[in-house]
Amino acid sequence: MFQHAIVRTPGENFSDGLTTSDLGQPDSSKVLAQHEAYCNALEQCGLDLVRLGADLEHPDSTFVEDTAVLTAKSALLARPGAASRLGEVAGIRETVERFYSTIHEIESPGTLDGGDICEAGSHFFIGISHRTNEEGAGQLVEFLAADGYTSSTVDIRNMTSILHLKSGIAYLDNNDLVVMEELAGRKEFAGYNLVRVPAEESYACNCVLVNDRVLLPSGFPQLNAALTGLGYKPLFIDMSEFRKMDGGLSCLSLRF
Ligand code: CIR
Repeated sequence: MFQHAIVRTPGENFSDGLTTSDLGQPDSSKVLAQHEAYCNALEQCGLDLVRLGADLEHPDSTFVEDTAVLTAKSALLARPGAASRLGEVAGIRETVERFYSTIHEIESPGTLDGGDICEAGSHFFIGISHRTNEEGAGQLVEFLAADGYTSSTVDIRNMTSILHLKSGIAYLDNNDLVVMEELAGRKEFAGYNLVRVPAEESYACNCVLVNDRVLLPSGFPQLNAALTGLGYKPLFIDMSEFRKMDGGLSCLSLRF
């Protein structure tokens, strides 16, 4: 069970962040309203929120998940692979230190974005992407092993459809792994109960189990039906404005 989540209010310059999408400019009042609805959903799942103020130096900083990896045993401060996001880590450190006594850090030349790290029970999938490099992944593997976790890497560098590994997979419970069609054949995922998501609903792969609910982007009926059929209880979030900046649902919070 998660008890806490860290979130950060989007700044008024949110639309100056990085993006590859052609969905248009985010509408700033909708950004704030959707973020508030997201926070309310986390609270509805029973979480206590640490709400950090907007960081105008870093327009992408509302995507807090990329700055850290928080497990039941220890915390890791990430080292984002995009130069414009490196400074976001300093802004999360103090908050993480309030909750964790053991804090690891990714060191140069390693880079790692939290969005590439998928916890699946006692195993972690680590995406090697254009943000997370092999050095960063290797450092995380060692930290995880010291805590008794296993891990494996998934190379997504040749994919243009996703930014981070968790843009294309999500682990829920009971061995259920939500996975986009393009990744479903990877040998790394053999042995899981794959919930295959058709290409037109790929964006919704980035969903999150938070205690007794699955936070799911609204507007994806096939995945909703599949999850409901498996006994999950989806809670819908409108993600339209965050999607315009390549943001997925998980990256708006750090849950622990
Ligand atoms: C970026 O390109 O870094 C941000 N605009 C979006 C980050 C989204 N993070 C995530 O999916 N974990």
